[in-house]
Amino acid sequence: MAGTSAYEKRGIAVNVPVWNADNCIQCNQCSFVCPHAAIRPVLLTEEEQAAAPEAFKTIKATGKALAGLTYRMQVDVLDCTGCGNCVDSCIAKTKALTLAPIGTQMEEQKNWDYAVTVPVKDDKMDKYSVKGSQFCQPLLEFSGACAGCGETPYIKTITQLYGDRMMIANATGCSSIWGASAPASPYCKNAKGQGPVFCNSLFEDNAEFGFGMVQGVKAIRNTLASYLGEIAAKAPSIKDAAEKWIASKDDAEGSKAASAELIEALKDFNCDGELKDKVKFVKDNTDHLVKKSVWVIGGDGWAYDIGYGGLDHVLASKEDINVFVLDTEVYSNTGGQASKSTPTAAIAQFAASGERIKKKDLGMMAATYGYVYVAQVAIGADKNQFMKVLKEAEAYNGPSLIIGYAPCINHGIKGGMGKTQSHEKAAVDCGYWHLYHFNPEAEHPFSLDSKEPDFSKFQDFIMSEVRYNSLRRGFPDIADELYKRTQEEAQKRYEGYVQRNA
Ligand SMILES: Cc1ncc(C[n+]2csc(CCOP(=O)(O)OP(=O)(O)O)c2C)c(N)n1
Repeated sequence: MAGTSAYEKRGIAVNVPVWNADNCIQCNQCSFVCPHAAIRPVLLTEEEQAAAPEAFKTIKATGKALAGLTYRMQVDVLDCTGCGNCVDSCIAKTKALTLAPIGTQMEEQKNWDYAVTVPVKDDKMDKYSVKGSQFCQPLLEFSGACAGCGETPYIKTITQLYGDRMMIANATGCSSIWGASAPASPYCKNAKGQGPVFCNSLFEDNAEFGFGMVQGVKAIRNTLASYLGEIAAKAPSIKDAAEKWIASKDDAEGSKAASAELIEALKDFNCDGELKDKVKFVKDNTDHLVKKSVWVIGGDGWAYDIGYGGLDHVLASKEDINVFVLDTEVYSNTGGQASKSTPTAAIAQFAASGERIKKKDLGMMAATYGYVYVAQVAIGADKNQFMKVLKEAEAYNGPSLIIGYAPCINHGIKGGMGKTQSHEKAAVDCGYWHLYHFNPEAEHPFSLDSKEPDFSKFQDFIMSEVRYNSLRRGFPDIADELYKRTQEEAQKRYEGYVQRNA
């Protein structure tokens, strides 16, 4: 059952954000980073505004594209987990969000209940922009992820752009647990009844599982094209619509329009004789007319270690498949075991005296194929870079691999889980994590997207996490050497990117 998490209304936050309309600059950053889709911008027409509850205060929506509409940032008090990343990410001169005890905000729920009845207006702005993406409905909401989870905002955004035609193959790990803790399913549907198809395979074969989805979809769609070609040749009433679909079937937006036209044309179309079964096949498979966006999702334990053989094989296949690795640098869901993504010096399970092996560069390994789109992202550091590479990766007619840095409760971040987004920024600023993309179709495929880091901040950054700073307490003899080594490895990695970028 899709979307059942919306019925939980757990009310677990101690403090929830309160929106101050006067300070808001309508950037939608707060909504973008929310791990639980519990704060969303709403656009209203005059009639919708008139029907709103009295307390539903709005402001004039800014920008030409939103002329005539009013705007409100709506908090969902009972589904919020109170992490505070929205407040931390607010870029208004004077913050437009503050935290207040949940008890003082219960009346807000009436406003939320109204907000979700207002039709989504996702066609006004470029949905691939940071602001515009947030006017699209998240089709991942109110999951059971930790407050401040670094993983969910990435996938939430992907559902906002592609959720209506998305298929997900999910490796076992946190994402399969927050993604499908029956009976509370956070993957939901839009007003047309479209939403992501989600299935969790094993920890060890998820890339192969997604590859099977791609093959299955391809077989059905190729059969549709072949049958429709035959039908079009003999049935003038659907010829145009069928040919149009065949011509645009591999173009996402084009296939949406052509599919709608074809479904309409097929409504009253029946025929006997040799084409009867083929027409039935087409009618039975209209849900495959729109081009699918297949996503293979999992953590670093899956991608770097246990599922790596399959992942490598699938990336090498040249098939049109998208992979998103939620990189928490440990096996998060089973309590934080070290993976080959864990950097030197970090304490993790099976690395109780600090990891001794340097972090594997999964992205660059994949880039050696030359035809795999690869990117490293961190939305806390650069949302625009994420939106750009997400659009390119999804549209790339071949394998894509996006690796997203995802701060996790296992890291023990100083400042807590309300700072996961600013922590991502700090990670990039000090050279702990780098942003880049490798686009096989570009003249210069590799592009280093993050600025030159300030490595003098590196040691302070790692000391702001318990997984690193506890090494000194437990193993004072070797701690400094390992801290030095992990920084050197990050620097070497960066130098390699600079060389490629030249
Ligand atoms: C073959 C196999 N080994 C171990 C497990 C237990 N297990 C489930 S999830 C998981 C950790 C997943 O870690 P990761 O891929 O990094 O994802 P995260 O939880 O960090 O998002 C493990 C070890 C399993 N399900 N199958």
